[in-house]
Amino acid sequence: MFDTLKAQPADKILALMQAFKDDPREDKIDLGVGVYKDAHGNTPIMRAVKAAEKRLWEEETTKAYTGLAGDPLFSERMISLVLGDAVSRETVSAVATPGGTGAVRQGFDLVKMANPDAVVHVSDPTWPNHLSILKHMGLPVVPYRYFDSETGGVDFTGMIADIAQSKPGDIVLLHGCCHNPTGANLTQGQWTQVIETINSVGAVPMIDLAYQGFGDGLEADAGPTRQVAKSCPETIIAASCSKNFGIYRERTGILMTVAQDSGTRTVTQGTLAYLNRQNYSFPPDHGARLVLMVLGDEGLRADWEAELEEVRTGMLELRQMLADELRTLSGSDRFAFLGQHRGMFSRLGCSPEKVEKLRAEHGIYMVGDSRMNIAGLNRDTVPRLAKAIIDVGI
Ligand code: PLP
Ligand code: TYF
Repeated sequence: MFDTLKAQPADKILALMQAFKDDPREDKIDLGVGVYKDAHGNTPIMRAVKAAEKRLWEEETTKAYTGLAGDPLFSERMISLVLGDAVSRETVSAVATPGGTGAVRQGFDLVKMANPDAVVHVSDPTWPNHLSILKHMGLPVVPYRYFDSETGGVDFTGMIADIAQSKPGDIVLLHGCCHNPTGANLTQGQWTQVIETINSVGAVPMIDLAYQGFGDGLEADAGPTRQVAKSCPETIIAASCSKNFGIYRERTGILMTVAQDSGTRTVTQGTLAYLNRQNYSFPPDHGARLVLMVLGDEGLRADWEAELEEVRTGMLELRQMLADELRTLSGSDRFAFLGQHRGMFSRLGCSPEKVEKLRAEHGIYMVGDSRMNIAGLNRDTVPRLAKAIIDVGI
């Protein structure tokens, strides 16, 4: 039987991680995988998470199963974090999932159950895992225009024109903040227009929120998601705790649905729990428990927010430094978009050949589509990257 299997394409981002490890050059720079790194290249455990872990070790008395939806307190606190008081709790269903990826996958499963004819509209480009999961599940995908490599910003006219082509019951997948892989995001006014377009065609928005707190702050980054949830009849939200709590390997995420009509909530909540049961029974608990402890404790929460803010502003400084350095070296403003991007990533918008040159000649690793992880930089490497970008003729 196994001899019928075909080799599957590797995840390019993860393959790049290995190539970086195998490179013997001491001054190599890793701008590949989307993991936060401090100035020393470490991905630290956040202080509040470490403290919660210690407390948990002392206080936890059982490892017995939780519930199919995970601990309801995790859902309650995550709903608050993401949605604030934008919608009534009576309209929200939620289950804990293994990471944001689990939530995305489960969200697509829900779509398949609710509307087998749904087409999923995704930004061009989007996180490669969206495409690979959708393909694996056999869901039809249609890209909508998003990144304009001339300006480094959003091709908003193209985006609206393409979204307007979706049909009732189709899904429009949106990045809630800090677009991966481009770093280019919509303004508040543009979000309003996207919502109007989605509602006018009767499509359903699905928001992937993997970087809340990495862009303009915890509240600001949740703004668009709240606006969508408030304004559309139905919304699907897949949120990840991997980045903003730094608990990547704990696999912590949440899938939420919002329906203005609370009449469907019991069935929706039951369906989400059913989907958890079909795929893995109970979701992982350790990371979710740390998150609920941090969010529910005043001291831990304040410390977490402060540390997250340090992470966010540190990345902002680095991206501004890079934009400034490139302005000086190029004698032009053509890299100003780097300062306007938000989150962990920026897409340079250059060819794969230039990206390869950066790797071969300068030991600088970024994803082939010219996405760089800003957190992979520090004050010493920013000038080197800027020089290399000019040197290879970007
Ligand atoms: N969605 C996007 C856009 C991402 O970049 C990520 C990456 O980390 C995820 C979802 C999910 O991450 P995880 O499954 O590690 O929580
Ligand atoms: O885009 C990234 O780099 C992160 C991490 O299969 C990631 O989202 C990359 C690949 C993958 C899962 C997570």
